[in-house]
Amino acid sequence: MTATVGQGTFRDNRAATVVADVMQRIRDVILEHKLTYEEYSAAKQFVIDLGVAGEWPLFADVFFEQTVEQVDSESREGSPGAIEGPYFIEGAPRLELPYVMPMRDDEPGDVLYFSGRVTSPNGEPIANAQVELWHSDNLGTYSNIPYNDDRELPPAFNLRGRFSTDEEGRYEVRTIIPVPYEIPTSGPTGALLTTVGWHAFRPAHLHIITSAPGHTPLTSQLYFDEDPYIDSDVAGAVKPGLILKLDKHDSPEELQSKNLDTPYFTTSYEFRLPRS
Ligand code: MBD
Ligand code: FE
Repeated sequence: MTATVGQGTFRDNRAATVVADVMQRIRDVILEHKLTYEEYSAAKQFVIDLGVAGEWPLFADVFFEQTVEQVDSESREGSPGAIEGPYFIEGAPRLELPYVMPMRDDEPGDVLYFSGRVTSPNGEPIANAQVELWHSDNLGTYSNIPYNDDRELPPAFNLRGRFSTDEEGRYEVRTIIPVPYEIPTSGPTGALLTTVGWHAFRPAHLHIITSAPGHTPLTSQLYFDEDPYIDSDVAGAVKPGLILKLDKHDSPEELQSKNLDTPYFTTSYEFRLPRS
């Protein structure tokens, strides 16, 4: 029986209901698979290791955030969202026109001009909307993230930036195309994947949070067609509406117009923000 005497009571009851359900489902797994003491100890050690390695955010977002996002998106208008993942950090630099993501002089990777519009759900352009973009580099490393291996870390805020749409709701930013992202195999999350025989890759992706007054911020990700992991994201977060097609530009005129000596790529996407 539930007495509804205000939100506080409702929250307590919901927490109790959900927690009891989680506990019972874990017990069911133990019973169904007749887990041994040895297996119980290994599982216990695994969650201890996750904490020691600081991988709880990674583990949770890889295995569970997509399902939360799925529930959330059922009641949301606008373009599709996607999980935020464990690697967003506050305080990325505000870029100045023409927008170029913070990167090293010799940043590896193909040049990408990513452009598009930000609109209301009905397609009306939003001037001065904020677009926040972050992604890994061409070696699959995010800046500002402590990794448990001996890789070389990019400079602070590498490939993280914030910029705004113009009067017509348009944006364009220059960056590089990331590569498929491999979850570090040196830590407990990677070890778990190895144990069960699943690969540790996410398809290459851009993370974006788009926001504007009068609208609910939209957290999304964009992927690239022809990515080898587009159908087997370890985090299960790819949706059909989030896959970009890349156009390659390599004519002498085009290269000259961008002052480049290697081919570059363009792609575009329209973010439709839910009204708040
Ligand atoms: C990532 O880069 C990511 O986006 C998610 C969801 C999980 C692990 C690494
Ligand atoms: Fe990511």
